[in-house]
Amino acid sequence: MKVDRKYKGLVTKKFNEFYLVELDNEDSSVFNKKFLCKIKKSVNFRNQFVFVGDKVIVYQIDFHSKRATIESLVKRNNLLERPSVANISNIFVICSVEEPKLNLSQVNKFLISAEQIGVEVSLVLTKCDLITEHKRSLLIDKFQKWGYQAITLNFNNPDNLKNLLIELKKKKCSIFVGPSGVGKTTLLNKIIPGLDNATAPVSSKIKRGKNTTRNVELFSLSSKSYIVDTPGFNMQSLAIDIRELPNLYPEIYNQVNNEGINCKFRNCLHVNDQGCKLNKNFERYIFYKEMIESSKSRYCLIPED
Ligand SMILES: Nc1nc2c(ncn2[C@@H]2O[C@H](COP(=O)(O)OP(=O)(O)OP(=O)(O)O)[C@@H](O)[C@H]2O)c(=O)[nH]1
Ligand SMILES: [Mg+2]
Ligand SMILES: [Zn+2]
Repeated sequence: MKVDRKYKGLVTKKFNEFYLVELDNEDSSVFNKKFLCKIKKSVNFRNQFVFVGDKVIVYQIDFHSKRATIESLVKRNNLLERPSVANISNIFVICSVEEPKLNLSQVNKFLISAEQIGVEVSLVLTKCDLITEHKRSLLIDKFQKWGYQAITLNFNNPDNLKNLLIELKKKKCSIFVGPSGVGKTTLLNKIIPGLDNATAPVSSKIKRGKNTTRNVELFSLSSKSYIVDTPGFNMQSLAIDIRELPNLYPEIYNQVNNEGINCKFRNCLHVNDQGCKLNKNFERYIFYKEMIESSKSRYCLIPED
């Protein structure tokens, strides 16, 4: 049975040339039905690809075989490039404190890459049952100084999980990103009733994750709230416009925007710049400097008026 109507839908999964699209719930008869779709052959999305999180218009809907065709792409708000996910409202950078061990340079890269999107970024530390309470509070203090109120999770104490769930239900589309084996899927399984996605212990020898999750996939928490699980990976170097970098570190942009420090040059990079007023006494300054120095961009200073 094919229907002539067009519907708006949300791409929840992508594999090869197929897309799983969940139709909008305005019409209760099609609510929560996922359709396997291909993109209309003649269509040219001006070289834009379709990603998980994209809103699309579908037609040629066959309710029997649960198939449909994607006719067009609705304008997206944002796009995270690695992993590719569209229309995110919140990014949760997830790292474990042990197994795999916390790697501060990795945490920094994940946070910086997330800050680029311009949405709210949160930090979650899993496996706190593997460290002492003292160590946990030192980590909370450390990340507070980085500009983040870390959410800490503990297998044996589900209190923080309940608070996180309350937060996630208020967000439109949250994404979990972080290295392999930190517990992204474990967390999702605990949050979404009935979900039992594959998870795996970290390798006992090298204490690293086994890349258990293979696809980016979006799951609904309610009709208004979604979470995207992603395959874990380690961040290598980041390609970021050097001028953007000061805006990606809360320790820097808070000084500039809230404390009103006035460097001599408006586009001061806060490294060896003449007349720089930035207080550089913060832990991540070393990462910041490395990122600036590794950038090959040429740069020209504009005097402050
Ligand atoms: N001790 C402890 N183990 C945890 C915790 N959270 C997850 N784990 C374990 O960590 C292992 C890896 O969890 P996964 O959920 O598969 O990790 P992932 O981040 O989804 O990994 P990829 O899919 O490979 O990216 C599993 O054996 C979990 O049981 C935690 O809070 N404490
Ligand atoms: Mg996983
Ligand atoms: Zn400066």
